[in-house]
Amino acid sequence: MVLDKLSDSLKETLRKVTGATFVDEKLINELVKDIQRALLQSDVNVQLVFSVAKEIKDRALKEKPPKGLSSKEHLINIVYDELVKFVGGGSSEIEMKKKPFLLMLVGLFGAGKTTSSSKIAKYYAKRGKNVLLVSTDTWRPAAADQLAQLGKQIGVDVFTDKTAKKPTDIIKKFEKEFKNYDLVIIDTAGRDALSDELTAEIKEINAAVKADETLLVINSDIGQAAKAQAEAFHENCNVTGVVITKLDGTAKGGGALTACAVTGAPVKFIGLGEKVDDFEEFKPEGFVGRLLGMGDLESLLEKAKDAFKDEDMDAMGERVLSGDFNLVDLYQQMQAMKKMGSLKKIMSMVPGMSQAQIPKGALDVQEEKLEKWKYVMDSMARGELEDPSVLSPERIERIAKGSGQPEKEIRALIKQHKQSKKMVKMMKGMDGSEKGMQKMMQKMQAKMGKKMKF
Ligand SMILES: Nc1nc2c(ncn2[C@@H]2O[C@H](COP(=O)(O)OP(=O)(O)OP(=O)(O)O)[C@@H](O)[C@H]2O)c(=O)[nH]1
Ligand SMILES: [Mg+2]
Repeated sequence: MVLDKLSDSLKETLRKVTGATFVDEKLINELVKDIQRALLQSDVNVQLVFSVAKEIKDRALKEKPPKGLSSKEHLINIVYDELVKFVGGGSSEIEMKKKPFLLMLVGLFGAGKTTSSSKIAKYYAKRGKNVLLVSTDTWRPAAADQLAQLGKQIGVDVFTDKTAKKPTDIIKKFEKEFKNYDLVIIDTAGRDALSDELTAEIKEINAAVKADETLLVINSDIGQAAKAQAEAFHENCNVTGVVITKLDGTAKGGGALTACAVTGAPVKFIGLGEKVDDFEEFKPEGFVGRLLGMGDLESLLEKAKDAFKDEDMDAMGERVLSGDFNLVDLYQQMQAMKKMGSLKKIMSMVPGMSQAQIPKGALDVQEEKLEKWKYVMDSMARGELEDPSVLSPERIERIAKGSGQPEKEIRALIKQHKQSKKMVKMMKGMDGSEKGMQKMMQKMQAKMGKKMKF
């Protein structure tokens, strides 16, 4: 995983908390010192380290644990909460509200712009978007070939013109065709530094394309210097977000990540290797959860309680109990699961079900399915979601086209809904309280245990 060293020391620190007899000022001081040390080793800015440490300490000394949480669990939750805030807070997912959505990547030489362009293209193509890549690098002759080759590898169209003198000539030549795509990703040329020349070029391209989102690509090996770079690009080039690359190859990633989180341009994606799949959307909660190796059932329950607090969920609860469980409910249930964090994280919170015991890849498949079904449901009409029995073969074909998913995926979703409905009936007797939830988890654990032969 990314930032292995930081993750190891933070986990070790939390183990000390779980192993302690009780929480007192001495333990809190020790914990805060350990966290400071771990963050500093990962090149996080000293001032930032002190401010997060102070926040954790103040809250730990002042706040009383809420009902149902022990003081140790409460302390761990504070650390989790504050670190999530530290790397940017809630999700800053890109919302593609218009078609075509224009996304431009800018940055210095070799930062990983071209590689990231193709990674982002694959990420969204996989989610049913029709993606186009455009190379506007008139600076380095091989750049166009590089992008063309990457596009071929991932099955995404690439437009470029090696004879063009200026990036805007390339834009003008192809812009009529942009409307045929959901997402147009524009790769630009780099320079040694954010020179006036680069600023002018980015501004000129931006004036021509009017990008909906401009992402700055930063190589994480510059550590906390990422802040100055992100700020300069943010001020001069309308940068709206950051892609941090090469997190696989440096111990300084923590510095780059936290430095950008405090600028007006939050981290949107992270690059974890040279291959096109070594890439993920950056989600602070999931990221910190993995960093800390959240390993206890209580924190799962805590998150679960939050996730199920939504009014929608209450309404769903009522409908479920009345036996009327439709696809809208399944959708909301899936959303709530997403709020709780990844399946992997949820599993790692259940005692005795650490990731090591689960066959490799098994959970990835599940998560991918959830993502796919979300796209399927996005392409369904309200009436279909409310009453899936109306889904005729013709409708399934239409939804398949709309969502970019094979028909078998839609049939699998319908089957899942039927099964969930059955399960809901089975659970009907449960009271939905923490105890009920615990019972359910125990049952789940016993069931999975059998299947997976621990
Ligand atoms: N290990 C690792 N290598 C990466 C990552 N992203 C990009 N690279 C490598 O970094 C090098 C430069 O990447 P490019 O995508 O060509 O960078 P660029 O910003 O387009 O470069 P210019 O167009 O020359 O300015 C390539 O060798 C990539 O394979 C990453 O996340 N991890
Ligand atoms: Mg390039």
